[in-house]
Amino acid sequence: MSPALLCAALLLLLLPGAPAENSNVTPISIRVSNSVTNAPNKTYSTHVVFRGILLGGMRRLQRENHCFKFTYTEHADYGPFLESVNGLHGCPKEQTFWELRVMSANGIVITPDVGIGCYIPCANDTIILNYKKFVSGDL
Ligand code: B12
Ligand SMILES: *[C@@H]1O[C@H](CO)[C@@H](O)[C@H](O)[C@H]1NC(C)=O
Ligand SMILES: *[C@@H]1O[C@H](CO)[C@@H](O)[C@H](O)[C@H]1NC(C)=O
Repeated sequence: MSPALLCAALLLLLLPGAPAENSNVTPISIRVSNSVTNAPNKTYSTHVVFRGILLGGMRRLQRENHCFKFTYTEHADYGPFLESVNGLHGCPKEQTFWELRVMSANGIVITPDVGIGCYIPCANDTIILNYKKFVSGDL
């Protein structure tokens, strides 16, 4: 094959292989709320890649917006556990933790049954990171 033909063949191979979805980003917002102190909410915009996990979007936001920061610990079985947001740490002794909730574009709010490492946001999700008290037996 001539180099030109080879190039054309390569292009043909590559072009149909790039579905529109892959080049698209999935916009989300992240709202930080506090139901213990009722401190004012903060809302940030970021995105995940196509079918990317929430943790990826949180890392992107942290990289690009220095007002948002978070830390997590790694659980051997369940993966990343969100430990602190903007310097405020969940504290088992005080029975506080960062709850993960999601308001989808249609306004319905759910509490995902997975953490930040497993949740895959949908376009225009508002991810709610809510500092809250847990009551034992109330899970
Ligand atoms: C108690 C509990 C909690 C407590 C733990 C604090 C405490 N000191 O008690 C609190 C309220 C903090 C909690 C929070 C959440 N939890 Co929870 N929790 C449980 C529960 C009922 C028991 C865990 C336990 O005590 N095991 C016994 C001890 C000895 O084992 P352990 O490994 O040390 O337990 C630790 C881990 O389970 C860890 N943990 C608890 N929940 C979660 C969630 C994730 C994603 C991770 C990484 C770790 C983790 O905290 C425990 C104490 O340190 C389990 C269900 C079950 N029956 O196992 C769900 C469970 C583990 N939680 C779950 C979930 C989804 C969450 C949340 C993401 C809910 C939400 N939408 O906000 C959040 C975590 C958010 C975050 N910050 O990352 C899921 C995890 C499934 C998955 N594959 O991700 C489970 C399996 C319940 C379910 N819905 O199916 N949880
Ligand atoms: C802050 O966020 C919480 C959780 O999403 C919501 O219930 C509350 O109405 C918000 N408060 C304000 C003042 O917007
Ligand atoms: C998300 O919001 C954008 C901008 O408002 C809109 O164009 C798009 O249709 C929305 N997508 C979904 C799935 O809600």
